[in-house]
Amino acid sequence: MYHHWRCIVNAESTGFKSGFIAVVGRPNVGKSTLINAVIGQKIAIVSPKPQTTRRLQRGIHTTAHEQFVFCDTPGIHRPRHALGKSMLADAIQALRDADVVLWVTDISYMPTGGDRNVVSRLRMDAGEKPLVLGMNKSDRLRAGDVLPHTEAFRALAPQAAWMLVSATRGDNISELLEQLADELPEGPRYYPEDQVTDTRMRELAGELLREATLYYLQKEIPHGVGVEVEAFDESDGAVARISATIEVERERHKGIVIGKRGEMLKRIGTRARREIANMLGVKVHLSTHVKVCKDWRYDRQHVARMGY
Ligand SMILES: Nc1nc2c(ncn2[C@@H]2O[C@H](COP(=O)(O)OP(=O)(O)OP(=O)(O)O)[C@@H](O)[C@H]2O)c(=O)[nH]1
Ligand SMILES: [Mg+2]
Repeated sequence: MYHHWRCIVNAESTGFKSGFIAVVGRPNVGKSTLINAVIGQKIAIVSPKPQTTRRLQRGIHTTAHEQFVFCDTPGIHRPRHALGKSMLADAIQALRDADVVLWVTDISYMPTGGDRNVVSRLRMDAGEKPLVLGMNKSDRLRAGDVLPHTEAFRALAPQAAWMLVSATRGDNISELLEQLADELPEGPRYYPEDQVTDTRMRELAGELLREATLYYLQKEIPHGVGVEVEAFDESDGAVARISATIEVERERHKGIVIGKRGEMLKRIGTRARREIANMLGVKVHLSTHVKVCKDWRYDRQHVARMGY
């Protein structure tokens, strides 16, 4: 009966393929960079610091024959606070909802405990779903390491198709897309073809301000930066008025973000404003404030209030 029904659907099919691709891996391997490279614009923020991505974000790439819905996820790690728990939960949800899984690794290293932890997650939450292994940062791979590194990763997922890629250089991205397309089921166009993300611009603006803060202060203030966008007004077509608060966990961090005579906050604001203006295609007025929320990452309610 079931087979019969499948046959009818196939007979009437359009040949269009689509699906949700969970992009997972340990922190900092380049998942967000890779998705931005595919989409051709920044829809997910990036930093050299692990645990940059904090919640699930979709990046959509549509061609004449396929629609790839990439689900960028926080790096899979062992959580130490409420924020970490919510991040891991997002990655797990993406695995459960996915049609295809793209496991991203940093091929300039041999597999780490973190990579093996990801493999057990894949086993638990993605079961038999098609798996593609994107071995990223190939630009950093020394010639003598190619074979030992690729073989060590392939041994962890013998069933997976794999590809060496460099997200920053754009190497082998279209080849990787072909492999993913092979695994996509037939399906509808879930999103209009010109839509590249389903994250609201208001949220993306907050993310770009967080990225600018990480850019200047990733060493000084490792993880505890949150951003809340209080106002986002695009009603004047020529200029967007945005007001946002950078939340830090310590009084000391507040001083660092503001800097001497406010210089650091000014630099952060300038960089964020440029990125947001780029994204929106209009001028941006950005006013920023800094607030201390002691140990907010450990406070489940605060984490939820921030939308994580
Ligand atoms: N050399 C090199 N660096 C890369 C490549 N892809 C990403 N990076 C860098 O790796 C760092 C982490 O990139 P992200 O895209 O933020 O990594 P992620 O996996 O999304 O990290 P989390 O969100 O923290 O899990 C950034 O400094 C990127 O510029 C690559 O192909 N080659
Ligand atoms: Mg990321």
